[in-house]
Amino acid sequence: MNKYVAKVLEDLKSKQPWEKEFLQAAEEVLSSLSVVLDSDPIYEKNKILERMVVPERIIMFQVPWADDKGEIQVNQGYRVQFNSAIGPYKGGLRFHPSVNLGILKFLGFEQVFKNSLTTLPMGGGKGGSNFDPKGKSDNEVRNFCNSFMRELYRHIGPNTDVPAGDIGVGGREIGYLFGQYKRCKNSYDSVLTGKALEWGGSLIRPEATGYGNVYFAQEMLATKGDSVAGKTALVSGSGNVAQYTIEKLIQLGAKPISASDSNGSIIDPDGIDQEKLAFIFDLKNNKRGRISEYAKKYPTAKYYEGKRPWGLAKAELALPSATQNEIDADNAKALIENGCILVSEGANMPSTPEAIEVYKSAKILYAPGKASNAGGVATSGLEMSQNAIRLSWTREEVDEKLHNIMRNIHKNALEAAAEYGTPGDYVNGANIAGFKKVASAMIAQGF
Ligand code: NDP
Ligand code: 2IT
Repeated sequence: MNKYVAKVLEDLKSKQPWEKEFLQAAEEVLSSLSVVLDSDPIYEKNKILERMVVPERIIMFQVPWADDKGEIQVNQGYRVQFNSAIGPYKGGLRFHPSVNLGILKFLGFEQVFKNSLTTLPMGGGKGGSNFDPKGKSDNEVRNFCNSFMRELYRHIGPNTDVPAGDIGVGGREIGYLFGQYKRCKNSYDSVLTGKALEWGGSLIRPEATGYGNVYFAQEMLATKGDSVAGKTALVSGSGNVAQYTIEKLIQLGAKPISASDSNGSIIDPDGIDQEKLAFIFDLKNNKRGRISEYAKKYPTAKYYEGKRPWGLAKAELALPSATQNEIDADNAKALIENGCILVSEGANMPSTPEAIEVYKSAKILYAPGKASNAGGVATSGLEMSQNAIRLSWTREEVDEKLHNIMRNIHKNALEAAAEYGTPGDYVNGANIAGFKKVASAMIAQGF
């Protein structure tokens, strides 16, 4: 490894050894960059890596809110404004009990490179709270969102920072957050994406991450003269990303056979079709129920309590769409033993470094989330553009733009991988292509 890269990494590990997910993300990116740093001294001279691994700003705040019994609850709120070299900070908000600063730093760091890959002018950021929306009433979720935005509104804005959804933050939460922003600011700003259509949202934004991931998988398979049609696919999660991944797989003639949540997984050997998917949409988005209900409704399916879908059935494709580190080395081996030829990540960092090693030695197609799930934030960028010109594009127009963006990300990642001596390595390609644009903007803008 390049000496400068190794030193930055070592310093980082000694400073915040407890931020495991952030260190994992940083180690992966910096390892890819070693060869770029070898080839050009300009990055080291400008201390680009030291500046890239520290967020430009972190905002931490208390979020007090009243539950339905009138009792006061207090959560921790965060916004990590990581890098604004190529545009306003952009990235989602995650509401989940596991949220802490290290997790948001990992997500914000990944977002910097991902947003650069989209070809759109967006910096990187991430935020959220350890609030758990599960089991909360609408009233409680609204109280929480109001309190969260009561502080956050002063730190964001259409040219400063534009949050969106992530785990636990969907259309309902974006609505409450936007309403409170507007009340605080008295200004109808394009300050959140993932809004509903009637009040500034974009067609295809809900679908974008899942559709984009399947478009990316198609591009990877096309390099081998292959396609998703006729292939069996394992999908994890049953939220926004998983739902639209399953939908696009069905549309393109593949056979998705699984879904999961934090309690367990279902395998449906007959395949999840559009009617069964409609059941999942209603179960998860309206009833906020558990995926185990699927197996009660459709007896062809089997429910596996406490299990992830990997290796539970034979499948050529795997599209992890739940959360970080949901595929470990054993899961990866089980996938490959069951015929897997492609892993395309809908979630952020769902594969552990050991799992990635297994993919590499098996020489399967593997796309890291920062490339393959970038369609979500890219379409957020398209929502911002439509808001700025006060017009909205049709479904077909947005889908076509999304599709082109995914093709370009695929092409740029492959080209960068080949240029730096690792043809076909989407991890190196995505990290290098994402890095170079941000780094040259940082150098141009001085310090
Ligand atoms: P949702 O909240 O809509 O769905 C999350 C899904 O993952 C749920 O099925 C949830 O199960 C499951 N899940 C969450 N945490 C865990 C866990 N610790 N263990 C097992 N299962 C878990 O979120 P999204 O679909 O939006 O996000 C899914 C992934 O995609 C995340 O990694 C996110 O960062 C990433 N992503 C999202 C984008 C977007 O546009 N929404 C864009 C790019 C990436 P349960 O219901 O039991 O919690
Ligand atoms: O991880 C991600 O890219 C997202 N959660 C979407 C971010 C966004 O701003 O749309």
